[in-house]
Amino acid sequence: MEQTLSIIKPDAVKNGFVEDINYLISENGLSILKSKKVKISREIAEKFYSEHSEKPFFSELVEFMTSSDSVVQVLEGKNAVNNYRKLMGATNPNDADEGTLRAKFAESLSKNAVHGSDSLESAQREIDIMSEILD
Ligand code: FUP
Repeated sequence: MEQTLSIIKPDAVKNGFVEDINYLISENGLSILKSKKVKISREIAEKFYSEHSEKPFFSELVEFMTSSDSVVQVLEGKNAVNNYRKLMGATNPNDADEGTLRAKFAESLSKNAVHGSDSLESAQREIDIMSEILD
């Protein structure tokens, strides 16, 4: 069994998509081990996205992720990391396959509804960063 870190981002929470997203997560064979609705702090958002700190979109990304409530979750299942990345779809919703979470629920490239860890290593790092929120 693997674990992965999911964030239902502020756009999707505001638009009322949390239940729909969690239904599809469960349908896809992933169980929701932990779940917390929280406004992510700037400190955590900057640490979480530190790999992007030099990118031109970094400040917009941190502003958005701290703008209102998100739902931070630990998901568990067989191949959880890749399973959830597939369910999410491409980063840009315009490129996301039909039926994926980003195709269904994202507003734009920057307001793209969900986050999911991109490797087992990232999953462990991200679960650690979010542990103060989730525990
Ligand atoms: P992903 O792994 O699919 O979440 O995508 P990335 O790690 O590449 O990007 C993290 C987040 O930065 C994306 F979810 C949205 C935001 N982003 C932008 O706002 N503009 C970009 O050009 C690329 C990413």
